[in-house]
Amino acid sequence: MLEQTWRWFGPNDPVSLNDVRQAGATGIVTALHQISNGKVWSLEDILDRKAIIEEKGLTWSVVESIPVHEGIKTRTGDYRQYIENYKESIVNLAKAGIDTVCYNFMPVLDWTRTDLDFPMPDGSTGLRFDAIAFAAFELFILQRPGAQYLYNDEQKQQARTKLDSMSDAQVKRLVRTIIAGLPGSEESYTVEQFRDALDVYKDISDQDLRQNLYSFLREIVPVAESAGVRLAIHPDDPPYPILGLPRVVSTEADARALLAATDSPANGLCFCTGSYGVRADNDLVGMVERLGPSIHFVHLRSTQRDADNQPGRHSFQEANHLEGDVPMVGVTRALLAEQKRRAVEGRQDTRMPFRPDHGHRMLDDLTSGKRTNPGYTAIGRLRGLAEIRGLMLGLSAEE
Ligand code: DNO
Repeated sequence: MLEQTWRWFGPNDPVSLNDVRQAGATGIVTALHQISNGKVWSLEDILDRKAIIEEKGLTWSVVESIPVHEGIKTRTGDYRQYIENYKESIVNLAKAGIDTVCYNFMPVLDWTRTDLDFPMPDGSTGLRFDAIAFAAFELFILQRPGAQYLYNDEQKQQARTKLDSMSDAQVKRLVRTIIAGLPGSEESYTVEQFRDALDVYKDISDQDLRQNLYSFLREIVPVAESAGVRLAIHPDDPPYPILGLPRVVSTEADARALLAATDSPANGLCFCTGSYGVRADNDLVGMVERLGPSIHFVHLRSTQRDADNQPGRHSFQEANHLEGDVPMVGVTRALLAEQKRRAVEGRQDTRMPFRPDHGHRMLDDLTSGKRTNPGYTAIGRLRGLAEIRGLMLGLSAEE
């Protein structure tokens, strides 16, 4: 069985550690969100958080994430200092016995959605990325220079029609959903700040961003390796370019290139089936089979692409964990095989932590007025975890 973990946003998370225990997870995935991006995580702060988790009989399994400062992604400003601070945080985590660190290298925005409460056929609600709503945002609300070249006349017309059909409140909500920061993202912008943040990337190509990532890895991977920490890069979400920004962790080829850039057991992946799975050209089961030895952390969730999608610009919504486009049975089987392989090989890292990623708002989350973090409800994830646990048990019993 893979280690069952659960993302917990810290003491202010409406889902408590007791809830997590009752959901049946044993490992916690968390970050020190109170420390601003770029600063060192002190050993003391790390130990404080660790104690809170262990008091409940749980373990701090994975850090998600130590955020990567925009200065590091663009190699501007105080980026050298931010890299030094990053190394120090890794070393401090290692001293506290925490050995897995997730991060991402998406410019400006972490994960992006256009709708946080999209109605599902069963009456629950879930997260959705609607390419037409997104086009309406960048063409007509943000009026991003260059956006007009991304869309043909028909798409522009669809975006205009969409915008015209929305109330002021809906428009405001769309803007907030895209730029104000979803749970776990460390950045939040006003429209003005957002324009400025995008502008910083106007002369940074995919190739440049890739080089900046590899330069960052050349610095932090050796530190992680000697401290005994495994790094896990989270893929782009959605896994294709948005807003004219460079994007470098969307495909198997991207993952292979970054693993090759710094060859070390510490340089690895967070295999997020929901992010990679939005692209029909990502063969998820094959990716686990081929990249398995470098998978240090797993996010299991599924997405469903719209039927009339344009390649490279998919609209999608988040499906129940065992439904949608992600072949969850095959992926789980391949992950269990990788775990077995590691044990035979004598590798120490046989825990293979996964968390049920995202979940729908359902049952009394819809009616009780309870505060829930989009995608991070207790009940939706409890369902996902229970389904995946059952799947793992079934697959293990088959052997
Ligand atoms: C969304 C999450 C992301 C992820 C970061 C990792 O739900 O998967 O926020 O934590 O991209 O750095």
